Amino acid sequence: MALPLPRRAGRRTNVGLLALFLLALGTGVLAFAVGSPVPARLVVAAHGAAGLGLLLLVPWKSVVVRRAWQRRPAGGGGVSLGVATVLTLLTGVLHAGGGTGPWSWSAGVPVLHVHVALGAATGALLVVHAWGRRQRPRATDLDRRGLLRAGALGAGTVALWGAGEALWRLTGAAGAARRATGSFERGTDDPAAMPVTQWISDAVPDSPAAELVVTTPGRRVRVPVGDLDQGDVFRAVLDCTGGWYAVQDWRGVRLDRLLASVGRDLPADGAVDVVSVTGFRRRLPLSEAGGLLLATHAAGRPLSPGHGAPVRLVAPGRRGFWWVKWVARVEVVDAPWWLQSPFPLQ
Ligand code: HEM
Ligand SMILES: Nc1nc2c(c(=O)[nH]1)N[C@H]1C(S)=C(S)[C@@H](COP(=O)(O)O)O[C@H]1N2
Ligand SMILES: [Mo]
Repeated sequence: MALPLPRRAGRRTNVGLLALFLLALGTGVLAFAVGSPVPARLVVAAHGAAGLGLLLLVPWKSVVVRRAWQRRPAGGGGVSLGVATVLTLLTGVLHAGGGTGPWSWSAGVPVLHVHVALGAATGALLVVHAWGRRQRPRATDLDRRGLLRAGALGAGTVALWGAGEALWRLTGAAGAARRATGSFERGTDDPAAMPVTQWISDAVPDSPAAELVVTTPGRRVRVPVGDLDQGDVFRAVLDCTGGWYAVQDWRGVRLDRLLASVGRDLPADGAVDVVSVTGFRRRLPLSEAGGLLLATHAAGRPLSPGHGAPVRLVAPGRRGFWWVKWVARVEVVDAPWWLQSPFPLQ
């Protein structure tokens, strides 16, 4: 027989679950946007902690559920939400611990993609489930006891996440070696062993560009791709949101040098559009052009078609979806770089 918990305990449990769900969803999306190690570490740790923390409230939630089922039969999408949540947690942990194991890359679909799809489904089911069951926060949630409870829950979630990390290390699981973003190493210094990845729907073009069209205010220049290998070398990490990363020596021409050779009056706070023959595009701040490379080579060899031949963008510190492949056009624009979709649309 379940403990006869007071009504308010049920409401608090639901509010706690909702907070953890929203935190997991928010940090999950953020985890795809961050590229540099320190913010990535924080976001990814918060994501793992929030997700795993849902498990801590299972004993209380099961009381709430049993009580509700005594009043009326199961309904309102609660069961599907529960199943989706368990599968989301399972695939998240499978990715975090398993890495390149058979579970992670079976049928060519990274388990992380399955996780993200399940996470999105969980989010949708959560809206349906919580809609007619508004649990209003109360002032007493922030009294001393309320804060103590929230603090205990927070500490518990972090402890659970830490236990997971310790487990990967103690068992020697591949997960112990993943990057701050959660990605696993694949094909460092060996581009042929690096996965070929498209963001959503793009495909390797049949006829790659033979020249690069560079546009600056008042000028348009066609640069033969053969002229783009200027010997500028960046050693940089390509980190795909599909859960893998690779370090390569990329060679080509620094974007600021290329733009300077074409035009003079570059807008001080402008941006630069890097556009693929396929239409895939990203806009970056012009002020960062000195840290960007248009690469024709990786590890001393010309890029393969899959990896962006004849020329691709190398954007150190940014996630893979910024590294536009098969670049056909580079255009300086007098517009803020953030005026674009936060993630590519194709
Ligand atoms: C309700 C929704 C979600 C829940 C409950 C959830 C939960 C989890 C859990 C428990 C882990 C394993 C963490 C660990 O073992 O350390 C994980 C990993 C991960 N999740 Fe989610 N997740 C959700 C949605 C998402 C979404 C929408 C995204 C991306 C758009 C995402 C991206 C990731 C990434 C990148 C990892 C790997 C992090 C790592 O290696 O530590 N998740 N998730
Ligand atoms: N034109 C174009 N460029 C693209 C993509 C794409 O779909 N189309 N995918 C991006 C993503 S998500 C990643 S991770 C890298 C993958 O580079 P690779 O295939 O050389 O490993 O390319 C990026 N550049
Ligand atoms: Mo990617």
